[in-house]
Amino acid sequence: MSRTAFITGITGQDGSYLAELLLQKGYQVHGLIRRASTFNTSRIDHLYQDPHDDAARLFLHHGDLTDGSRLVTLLERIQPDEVYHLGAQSHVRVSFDEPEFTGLTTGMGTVRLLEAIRSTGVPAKFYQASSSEMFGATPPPQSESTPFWPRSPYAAAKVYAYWTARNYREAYGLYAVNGILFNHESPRRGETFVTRKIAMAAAAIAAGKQEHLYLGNLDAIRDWGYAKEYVEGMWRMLQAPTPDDYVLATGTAYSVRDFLGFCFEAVGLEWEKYVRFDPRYVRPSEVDALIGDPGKAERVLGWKAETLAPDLARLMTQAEMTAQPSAFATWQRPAV
Ligand code: NDP
Ligand code: GDR
Repeated sequence: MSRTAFITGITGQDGSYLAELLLQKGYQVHGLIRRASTFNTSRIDHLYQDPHDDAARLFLHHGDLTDGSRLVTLLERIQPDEVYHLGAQSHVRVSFDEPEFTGLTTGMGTVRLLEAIRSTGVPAKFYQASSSEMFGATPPPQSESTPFWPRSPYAAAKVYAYWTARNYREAYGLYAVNGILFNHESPRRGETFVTRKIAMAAAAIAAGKQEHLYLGNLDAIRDWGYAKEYVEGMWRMLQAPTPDDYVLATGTAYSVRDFLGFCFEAVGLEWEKYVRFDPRYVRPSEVDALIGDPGKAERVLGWKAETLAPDLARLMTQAEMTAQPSAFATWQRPAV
């Protein structure tokens, strides 16, 4: 019998790769999508199947993480075996502008979904998209036992969601896991996250369509991996015999400046000639260095990151060069 998965955040970067993976594995996949005045499904359009087709295995449902009763209705109807909770206001800089909304979605959204599972009694395994941002100011390397020190409303909301998932595991015996994922990127990354912003700009500048790239703190150090590999780790967490929490990371450290070098090198340019500083991209409190220790995931789940930042940057820049650069240059977009 094929298994059924429910994915919140299916229209996002990770949701699209996870949906692909689960469909390949024979799952029936249900995704939560927000109603918008324009279509927001571009990352999963290639997976779309006409629901009238008897062979269809991908189904999309309107709903929102702020609407708890809708989550209850959907869980009762879908009866998933596995719930992957990826939906969130996921932008750290934006969370300083919209702290309340970030709490309502990124934090409380998790509570609503867990309550929906508990109250309906649906025997679903639950994956919480926890984040390395929770470690914040605690120095690297960071592992499952590293104390949290959140540095943004986003990170604080993720810490709340992390402990809520653990509490539902301890209090109600729910199969709930926290995947503590370090930054993972791809050509499907949102355009205002720094890696995609850099890759897009490098391609647009090389094509003569953009003059400058405005950035904030170039010294930040991150552990960047490839999103396509990380969704496999999410799935493996829910296949383990007992629920637990795992870090997924590469264990390698690069700065934003390094990433700039890799992307501009891929188009044969020197980034120093094009990059300008704009203080609007500086955060009120920054996370200086995140470098994960993925040892537990490797030992227990047999998961290991393969693609490291230099190859990731090249892969992302090449994808931008083959795609039509956007009509609006990155630096003309909203200030995030
Ligand atoms: P994205 O920002 O690309 O996707 C977020 C998804 O959440 C989108 O599908 C979005 O829908 C949906 N969403 C946002 N608000 C709501 C809401 N109120 N109701 C329903 N859906 C909503 O994030 P990623 O794919 O990069 O990340 C997936 C998850 O993993 C997030 O929770 C993120 O915080 C977390 N994470 C990500 C890491 C990374 O490096 N990418 C690292 C660690 C954790 P829409 O398309 O309509 O906006
Ligand atoms: P992050 O990713 O905050 O780590 O959160 P982001 O790419 O936004 O920032 C990484 C680092 O780059 C610095 N930076 C800039 N960032 C952006 N977005 N735009 C800029 O112009 C810019 N200039 C410098 C930032 O200050 C920061 O230090 C991501 C999200 O996916 C979260 O949801 C996830 O939980 C974490 O990764 C792990």
